Amino acid sequence: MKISTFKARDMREALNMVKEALGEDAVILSTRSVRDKVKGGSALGETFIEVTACPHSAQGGSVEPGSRPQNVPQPGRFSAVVDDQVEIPMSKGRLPEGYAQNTRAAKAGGKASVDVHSIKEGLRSLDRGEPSVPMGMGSDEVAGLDPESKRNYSWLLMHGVEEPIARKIIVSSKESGNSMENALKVGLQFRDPLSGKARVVALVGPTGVGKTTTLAKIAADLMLNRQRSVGMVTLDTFRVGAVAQLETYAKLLQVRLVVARSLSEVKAGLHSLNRCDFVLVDTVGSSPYNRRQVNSTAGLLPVMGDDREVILCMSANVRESEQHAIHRRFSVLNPTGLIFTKLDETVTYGGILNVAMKSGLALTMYTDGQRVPENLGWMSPKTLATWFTREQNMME
Ligand SMILES: Nc1nc2c(ncn2[C@@H]2O[C@H](COP(=O)(O)OP(=O)(O)O)[C@@H](O)[C@H]2O)c(=O)[nH]1
Ligand SMILES: [Mg+2]
Repeated sequence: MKISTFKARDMREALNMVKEALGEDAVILSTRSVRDKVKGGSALGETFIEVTACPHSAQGGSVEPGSRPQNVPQPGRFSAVVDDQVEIPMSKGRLPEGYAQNTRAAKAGGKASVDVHSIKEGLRSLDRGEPSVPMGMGSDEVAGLDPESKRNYSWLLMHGVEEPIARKIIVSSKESGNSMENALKVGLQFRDPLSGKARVVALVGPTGVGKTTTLAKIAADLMLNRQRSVGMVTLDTFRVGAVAQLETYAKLLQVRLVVARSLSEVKAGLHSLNRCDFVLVDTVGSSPYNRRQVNSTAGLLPVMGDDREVILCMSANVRESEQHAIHRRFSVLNPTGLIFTKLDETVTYGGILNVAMKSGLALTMYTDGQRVPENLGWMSPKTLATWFTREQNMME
């Protein structure tokens, strides 16, 4: 496949270059902002938009969630260019102004992969009457949708939901009504891990994502709102201060905390808490790129019983390629659900859907702040629909 990279001052200029070189039907594979280094020094110079594209004929059709198109570059292979994988046929549709520019957020520490400015622009174009038809609307499937579904599809794209996933969610919910809430209800799985069979709930995920804080919030919810007794086990004896942090919460909530360093200590700890309705397990945070760390946690989880819930915590504000790396690495722990943390630090929610659809995992809870126990909520189609269609947040 012939892949070309174009560098321009802004998105409009970049897209013109793509059209001129590869034709109207060209497919955008990724967009990102890059900053030139000032020659001879470390200072950063001007920011450019870098667009990677290929001719339409080279593109291999739609991608089912969970798979990757054979002939689309994989993250890493084109490390300099592939920031996220947005496939956007340029034909037949018009790009909402600024859509998918994916720039400033990346510049500000490489966090969310969609640019807030581009979303604002996209929203303004949505406001101008008929929902504008974003690139990607070329497919007959989407073109034949009612205006409400088209609008929902546009919202999803503007939040960075990958086009095949947005299409699947919207098209598969056609029969059951066209509200965003209905579409998400049909397309995704939602579950409350605290109302099933599981007694042991372990939180796993990268360092600093909010596992310990979230565990304390869950403990408080179980005790205060559901009148259940709780015990805690921490496997995180690795990080200095980690035990003390959980100890503080355990004291405040008046729950027993067991510190376990080995398999036998985990077994003994669970045994000593066997009268508790729930045992919440905090784990050591692992880098998604450190297989050994993740595997050491994997060795400790089986003693927690077959009915355990292992919830993978991910920060909603990390780059999407990172979110996928996190899911891949932590899949050895057989997670049973997802918690997205730090919702208060992002205004784009596409990554939540991308990860949920690709992993097939249920969405469970979210956190949107540091306050314990307040900043904990339950994922639901209604909540997500509100976020995806909330204009004021982005327009501020
Ligand atoms: N903004 C924000 N910060 C959070 C949230 N959850 C946790 N934090 C903060 O993230 C930092 C790391 O949290 P911690 O629970 O220690 O993460 P862990 O390493 O995964 O256990 C702490 O400063 C928390 O207060 C959240 O939802 N929003
Ligand atoms: Mg921790």
